[in-house]
Amino acid sequence: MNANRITDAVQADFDACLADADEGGALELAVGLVTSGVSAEDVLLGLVAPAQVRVGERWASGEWTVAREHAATHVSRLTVDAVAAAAPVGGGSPRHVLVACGDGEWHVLPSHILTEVLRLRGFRVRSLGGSVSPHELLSDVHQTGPDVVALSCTLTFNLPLAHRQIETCRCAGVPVMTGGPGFGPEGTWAYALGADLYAADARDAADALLHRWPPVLCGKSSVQAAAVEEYAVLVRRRPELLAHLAHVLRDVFPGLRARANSSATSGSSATSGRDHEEGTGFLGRLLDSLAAAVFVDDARVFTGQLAFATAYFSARSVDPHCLLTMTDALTDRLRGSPRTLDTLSAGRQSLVPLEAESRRPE
Ligand code: B12
Repeated sequence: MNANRITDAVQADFDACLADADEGGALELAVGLVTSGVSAEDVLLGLVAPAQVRVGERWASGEWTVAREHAATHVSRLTVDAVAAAAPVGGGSPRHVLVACGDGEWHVLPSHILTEVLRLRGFRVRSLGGSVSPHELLSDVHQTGPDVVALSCTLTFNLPLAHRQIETCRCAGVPVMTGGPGFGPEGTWAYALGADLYAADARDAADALLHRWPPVLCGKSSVQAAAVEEYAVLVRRRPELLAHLAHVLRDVFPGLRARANSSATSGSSATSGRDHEEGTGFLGRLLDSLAAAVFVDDARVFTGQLAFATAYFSARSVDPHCLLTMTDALTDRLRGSPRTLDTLSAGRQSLVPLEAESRRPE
C-alpha cells in the first residue's frame, strides 16, 4: 500500500487490520502514509483516532467482544508509536506540557495521541498515562514544573474526580487544559469545573497553546456547595443504593439472578460471578453518572449515560425498560435530595419514548 492520502479505502484497510489484529499490516499502512508525505499528525488524527471510534461502536453494538476490542486497541497503540517514531520531531522547546488522564480514567490512547501530536509540534511533553490521582499529579507537578497540565477525560462519571485534579493544579499555580468527550459539548463541564482551556482535539490543543503561550490561570469553578453536598450523599449511600438496585433489577440482569440462585445452592460459579460483576458494574456507573450530573448541575450527564445504556441493552437483548424501573427505585430512596430528584426526573423524561413504546398495542 503506497497511498499518499487518507481515503475511505485506506481507512477501510486500516479498519480491517484492526479487526484482524494485524500489527504488521497496520504499521506498514500507517508508516507508509508518513513516508509518502502525509503528515504524522494527519495519520494520528485522520486515520487512527476515527478508527478507534469505530472500534467502540462495534463493541457497543455487540458485534465485537471485549477481547477483540482490546486486540484492536493494542494495534492502534503500536501504530501511534510507529507513526510518531517515523516523523521528525522539533526538539529543544522550553514549552513544557504534562499530560495525564483523569482519576479513574483508563482511556489512555486519547492522551497518548495528544502527547505525540504535541511532541511533533515541538512541545516538551511528559505523559503520566491512565488514572492519575490528585496526589500523584501534584507530586509530579512539583517535581517537574510544567507550564500547563493537559487533562484527558473520556467518561462523564469521572468529572467529580477531575474537579479535584483541576483544583490541585490551581493550588500549585499551574493552568489546566482539558479535552476528551467526558468534558462535554465544547468543554462545558470542563469550564464548570474551573478548567482554564478546552480543546476539541489534539490539533486544536497544539494550535491554541502555540497561539496563546504561556497559558494562564483564568478558569473559575461554578460547582455549588449544595451540589457537592448532594453528591456526597450519593457517594456515601452508593453501596446501599447499589444493593437496592441489584435487588429490584435481579430479574432483569441475568447475572444478578444467577448469583442469588447459585449462592443459595452450591456456591457461586465463575460465570455467574462475572455476570454479577458486570451487572453491578453497569448499575454502579449509572449511579456514578447521576452523582456526576448532580455535581456539575447538568442532567445531560445522566441522560447521556441513560441513552448509552438503552442502546447497549438493546444490542444485548436486555430489556431497556429496566432503566425506568431503576430511576423509579432511586426516586423512592432519594426523596430528601432535591437536585438529585430533578436529575432523576430529567432522566425519566428522557426515557419517555420507552414508556410510550411499551403502551403501544402489539
Ligand atoms: C479503547 C477503549 C477502551 C479501552 C481503553 C484502552 C486504552 N489503552 O486507551 C478500555 C478497555 C480500557 C476501555 C474501558 C472502558 N470503556 Co471504553 N472505549 C474505548 C474506545 C473503543 C476507544 C477510545 C479511544 O482511543 N478513542 C479515540 C480517541 C482518539 O478519541 P477521543 O477520545 O475523542 O480523543 C481525541 C479528543 O477527544 C481529544 N482529547 C482527548 N483527550 C484530550 C485531552 C486534552 C487535554 C486535549 C486538549 C484533547 C484531548 O484529542 C484526541 C485526539 O484528537 C472508545 C470508543 C470511542 N468512541 O472513543 C470506548 C468508550 C469510550 N468506552 C466506553 C465504555 C462504556 C467503557 C467502559 C465503561 C466499559 C466497561 N464495561 O468497563 C470501561 C471504562 C474504563 C475506565 N474507567 O476508564 C464507551 C463510553 C460510552 C459512555 N457514554 O459511557 C465508549 C464510547 C465505547 C462505546 N461506543 O460505547 N475502553
